[in-house]
Formats: sequence, structure tokens, C-alpha cells
Amino acid sequence: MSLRVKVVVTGAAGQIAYSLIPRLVDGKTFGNKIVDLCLVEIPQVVSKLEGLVMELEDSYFPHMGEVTYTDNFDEASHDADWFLLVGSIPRGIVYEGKKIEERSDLLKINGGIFVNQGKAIGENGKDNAKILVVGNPANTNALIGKNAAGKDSQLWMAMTMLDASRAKSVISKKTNTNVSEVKNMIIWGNHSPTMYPDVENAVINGKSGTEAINDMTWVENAFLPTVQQRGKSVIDARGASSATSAAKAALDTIIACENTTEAGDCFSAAIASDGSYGVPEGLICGYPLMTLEDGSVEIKRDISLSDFAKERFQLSIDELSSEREAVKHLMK
Ligand code: NAX
Repeated sequence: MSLRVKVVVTGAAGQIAYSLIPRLVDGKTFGNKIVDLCLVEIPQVVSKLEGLVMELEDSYFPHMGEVTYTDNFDEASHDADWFLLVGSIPRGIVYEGKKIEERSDLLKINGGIFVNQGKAIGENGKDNAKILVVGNPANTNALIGKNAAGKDSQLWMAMTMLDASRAKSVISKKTNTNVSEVKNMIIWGNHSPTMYPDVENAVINGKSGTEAINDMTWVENAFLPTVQQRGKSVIDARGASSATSAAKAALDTIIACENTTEAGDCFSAAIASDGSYGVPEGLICGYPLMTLEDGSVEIKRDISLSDFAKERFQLSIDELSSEREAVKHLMK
């Protein structure tokens, strides 16, 4: 157990983090590596992290290395391999006297946070650091952060793995298969209700999604709205947003990046477009990704989209473009 990995987690006192952090050091996510954790919170709640650290120490994690906590992101960012940017200001809270309801307000407030965090990551993070943005609006937060970091060797991602896992679950119920038999599950576009979960290109028990499902009415009227609105359904049922499933999705994204992708499969995350599939360059867009043997993460480029898929995907691309327009003052 000689190799070490340093992971920075923001929003560390929040509900996703409570489910996420212990599993970063359980020996499964990073295999045999020793995991050093640096937990970051805002000044108002940072002292709560003392309790979380006590619990981590009490949990018997042989793979856990040094654990520190701070409200100073700059300080936390030095030499980190992974950044899990979970912290952001959620919709519905009162911020500086105003209730934050609109996506545009969220973009404005969180955008500022991501400029500063991005700068610190570019200056202090490892040259090959990977950054997973979970805090919403995730794609545009990642866009702002990546731009501020200005280091192309670092990989910025926004999380769409939860959407992919939700889609696999719905498909597995419909086809009476285990979720592990649903592969190549792609989420195109934005992590928002405009996302396009692609049934046609999924591989279900070795068959193409089109063949295995063969029911576009179900896809359009049941599958798409269920996956696209699942976040809201969980909030309605639980009185709080998805936490344990979001944490699992973040772990699955790390595992997908740390291990070579099997032939015929891919994983879902949003990364900066290089123009692939007609997406304007630079937008942080949900794509099918593969981790190659040399550890690099690439867009899978041989997927063909039906006219129906192209039309739905375009709606999400348009939304991403308008979000970029709304934050252009935050980009250099
Ligand atoms: P919580 O409100 O429980 O926790 C968020 C934590 O972030 C708080 O403790 C807050 O103090 C902290 N925080 C805020 N600004 C910070 C900053 N600048 N630096 C460090 N910490 C900061 O929310 P939680 O349920 O954990 O959700 C976190 C984020 O994940 C939200 O933005 C939520 O919308 C987003 N989600 C994203 C998902 C995805 O698939 N991409 C799904 C789940 C979730 O909705």
C-alpha cells in the first residue's frame, strides 16, 4: 500500500458528502492506494467537520491517510489528484436577503465560487488532476472552473453518472434484467431536465437498446420524463435531494476514470466539447466516455444518433449555450 492519492472534497458537511467521504477511504474506490483527504467547508460550518473526522477515525479504515479540514480552498488545493466539488449554494435558500429560486440566480452565485476554486486548482492542483463538479448547475460551474484554471492537462467533468444509473434502473425494470446488464448508457447534454438519456445506443443483455425495448412510445412518454425528472421525484418523496445515490455516482465516476473501460461499454460524464457530435467547442457537455489503457479519458466517437435523438440532444446543447452566455462575464 505505497501509492497515495490526495482528494479534496468541498461541501464536506453536506448530505452527499456524509455518504461519499467514508467510501473514498474504504479501499474500493481507489483500490490499494492510501487516500489523503482534505475536506473543505464554508467558515460558518467548517467546525462541524471535526465531528466527521472523529467518525472517520472511529471507523477502522486501513486505507485512510492524512485527514485535514479547512475553510481555505486555496490551501486545500495543493498537490491534489482529485477534486470533488460538491459544495454549492442550493436552490431555495435565502442568500444575502433573497430567496434563490431561479437557475440564473444560482448560476450567478455559484459562478463566483467556481472562479476562485478554478484558479486555485489551476495554480496548485497536480498537472493531471481530475475534477468532478457535483454542485449544481454542474455543467456550467465546471465551465467556469475550467476556464479559470486554464490548464488543459487537468480534466474537468460535471457529474451525469447519477442520471445514467437512474436510466439503467428504469431500463432494467422494463426489460427484467439486472442493472449490470445495461451497458453503454449515455447521457447527452446538460445535467438538467433537458438531458437526453439514450436508450437506442444502450446495450441491454448484449442487444441494442432499439431492439431490446422496441417501444418508442414508452421511451418518449415514460422513460425520458422519469429519468429527466427523477431528481424532483426524490425531493418530493424524501423531502431532501438525492444524497446516497449522488454519492455512489461520484464514486462510480472515479472508478470509471481510474480503470480501463471495457470494450463495447462507456461511462457518462460531461467534459469540454472539442466539437464532437456538433457541440460548440468548450461547452461542458454530457458525452459517452472511455478510459484508455494509458489512463487518459476520451470521448467515444463512433455513436450514431437517430433524428429523434439529435432533436432532443439539440435542446440540451441550446440550454448549455444559453447558460454560457449568462456567465460570460465570469470567463476570461
Ligand atoms: P447540502 O446543502 O447538504 O450540502 C452542501 C454543502 O456545501 C453545505 O454544507 C455548504 O455549506 C457547502 N458549501 C457551499 N458553498 C461552499 C463552498 N464555496 N466551499 C465549500 N463548501 C461549500 O447539499 P447536498 O445535498 O450535499 O448537494 C450538494 C450539491 O449537489 C447541490 O448543489 C445539489 O444541487 C447537487 N446535486 C447534484 C447532482 C448531480 O447529479 N450532479 C445530484 C444530487 C444533487 O442534487
